[in-house]
Amino acid sequence: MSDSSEYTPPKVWEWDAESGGKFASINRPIAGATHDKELPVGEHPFQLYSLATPNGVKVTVMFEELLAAGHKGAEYDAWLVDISEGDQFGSGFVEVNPNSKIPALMDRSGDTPQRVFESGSILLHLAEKFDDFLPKDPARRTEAMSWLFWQMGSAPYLGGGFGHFYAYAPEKFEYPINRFTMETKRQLDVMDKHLTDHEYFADEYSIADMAIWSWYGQLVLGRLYSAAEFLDVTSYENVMRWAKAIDARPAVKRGRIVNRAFGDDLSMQLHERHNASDFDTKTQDKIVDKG
Ligand SMILES: N[C@@H](CCC(=O)N[C@@H](CS)C(=O)NCC(=O)O)C(=O)O
Repeated sequence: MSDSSEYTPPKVWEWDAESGGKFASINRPIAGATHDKELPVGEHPFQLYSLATPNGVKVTVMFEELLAAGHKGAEYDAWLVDISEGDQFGSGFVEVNPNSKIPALMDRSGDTPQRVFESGSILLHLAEKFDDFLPKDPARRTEAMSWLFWQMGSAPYLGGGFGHFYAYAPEKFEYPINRFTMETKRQLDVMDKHLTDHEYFADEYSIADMAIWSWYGQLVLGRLYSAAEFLDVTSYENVMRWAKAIDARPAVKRGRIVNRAFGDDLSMQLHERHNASDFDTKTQDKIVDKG
């Protein structure tokens, strides 16, 4: 393989130009707020600031699962953060997540509001708070945690590596596509082998499945990077079985559309969620119909 242009890095890298490609305009090498903007606060104990990317979907699926399981205290307001417009660099958002990435949560259920950032940390926070979706058996619980952290460490190779170079980079380069395809397929095989004799990652459905499904489940269901055929996803039979089972859950169907502001199907977009009835009355197809 060969790339037509070879790059010689300078002694010290300088930020002088956009690198091109989708999302290039929001990339910057410095942290912190770029502008003053307060975050809205609704009436529920949990205030979620997010977007329906895989990292965002993990958390909205968890909230919908908690509510479906009868945890009334898990009511939440989900506010839309448009990362393509730089909302993640507003001062209010940065106070909740200094890393300027969705999802970010303010837990106002206690005496003192508590910020929670990083999707894995949010899932764990909610699982512990409601004592649900984490196995009670210590060995299974540890297994669930291992897979949860496996997802957090692995998905950047899928998203920032494979997805970036296969779908978003301004040009297709063989070297990074090969490298990250290799790793993505290795990860799918890790999952497939485990799921041969496990229905779910820690045997019972848990936050590990929610986290992994949002990335790898949606990938094999053909919803990420239009890469299902390229990755030959149907050859991972156990992953396909697991992904379809989770996809069929009503709470997952709801969680997927919260804070979704992209895609052609307007019935699959609920930009903000403040009430369970919003799923029936406030999806974009209904809002557009009303004019
Ligand atoms: N490790 C973080 C990753 C979050 C993340 O990468 N979020 C992306 C969307 S999926 C984002 O907000 N990007 C905005 C940006 O990079 O400026 C988590 O799991 O919460």
